[in-house]
Amino acid sequence: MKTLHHIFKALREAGDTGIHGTEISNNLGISRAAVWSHIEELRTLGYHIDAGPHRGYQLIKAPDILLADDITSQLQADTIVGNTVQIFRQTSSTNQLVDQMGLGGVAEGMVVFAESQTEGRGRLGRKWLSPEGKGLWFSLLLRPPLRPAEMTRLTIIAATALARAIRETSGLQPSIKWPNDILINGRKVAGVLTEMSAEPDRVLHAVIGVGVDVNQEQEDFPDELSSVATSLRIESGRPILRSDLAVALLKALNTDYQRILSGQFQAVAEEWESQCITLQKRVRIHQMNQICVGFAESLDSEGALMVRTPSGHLERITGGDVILEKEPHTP
Ligand code: BT5
Repeated sequence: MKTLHHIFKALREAGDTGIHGTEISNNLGISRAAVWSHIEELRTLGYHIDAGPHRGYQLIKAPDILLADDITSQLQADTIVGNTVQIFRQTSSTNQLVDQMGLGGVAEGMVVFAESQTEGRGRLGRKWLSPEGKGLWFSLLLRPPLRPAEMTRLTIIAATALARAIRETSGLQPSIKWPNDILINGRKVAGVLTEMSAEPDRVLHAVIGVGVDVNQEQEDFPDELSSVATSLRIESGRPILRSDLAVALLKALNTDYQRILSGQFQAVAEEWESQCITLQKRVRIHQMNQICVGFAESLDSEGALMVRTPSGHLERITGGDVILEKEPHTP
C-alpha cells in the first residue's frame, strides 16, 4: 500500500519531466525490478505510463477508477480529511459503514468511497441512487468540537467545498440550495447527508456523506429523476475523471474543516451565501410535522436558516425540504 502511494507521488510530482526507475528505487529502498513490477501493475489497471531510457517513467493518463494510493498521494501530508482512504467495490451505504467505524473508535479523517451502493440513502429515509462507476459516493468521519445544535455547520462546509471542487474540476457554476443540495441549471447534481452520534452537549462523531452524479448520461437516470437530476457530464458535455474530482473535493473539505477548527466558520458562511439560491427568496419548508412559509433572510452563526414568517416572527430552521416560491415576497 505505502509503496504504491509513494510511486504515485513520485510520478505525479515528476509530471512531464518523468522520473527514472533508479531514482524511485533509491528513494523507496526497493529494487528496480520491484519498481518495474509496480508500474506494470498500474498499467494493468489502466494507467498509461510511458517509459524511455532518458526521461524514465512518465504518467500520461489515469483511468476513471478510484484507487486509494493514487488519491492519498495527491493530498497534503498533514491533511485531516483523507488521512486514510478506503475504497469498496460495493457496499450498502458508506454512511452506515463509516458510522460503524466511528462507533468502533476509528480516528477522524477516514474517508470511505464505494463504486456502488445497494442502499445509498438520502435524508429522512429516502433513497440515493448510486450506480457503479458513474459518480462519487463517499463518507467522511469527523470528530468535530461542536455541539449537536451546531451540526448544520458541517452540512454548510460540505456544500461549500462541493461547489468549489465542482467549479474547479469542471468549470461549471453550481449553486447551493439550503441545506444540502448542489444544483446546476436548476437540477440536482449532488447531495450531502450529515449524520451524528452525540451526547446532549457534544458530538461524539459525525459522518458527512456526499453523493455526486459525475458521468451519467441522460438515459442513466430513471424516469422519476430525469427532470430533477443531472450529472457533470451532461452539463459540461464531456466525461470528468472521478479521481480528479475526488482529490479536489477532499482538499476543499479539508480547507473548510480547518476553517471551522480555527474559528472561521463565518468565512465559509460568506462563500456559501455567495452561491446560495435560497436566501432572499420566498420559501416553503416541509419539515417532519409541519410546513413553514416565509422569506429566507439569512443564515445564523450555527448554519440554521432564518425565515421571516407572514406574522413577522423570525423562525429558526435547522432541517427540512425547501421549495422556492415563485412570487415575490410582499411583507
Ligand atoms: C440527499 O438527500 O441529497 C443526500 C444524498 C447523500 C448521498 C450520499 S452517497 C454517499 C453517502 N452514503 C449514503 O448512503 N448516502 C450518502 P435528500 O435531500 O433526501 O435527497 C434524496 C432525493 O434525491 C431522493 O428522494 C430522490 O428524489 C433524489 N435522488 C436520488 N438519487 C439521486 C441521484 N443520484 N442524483 C440526484 N438526485 C437523486
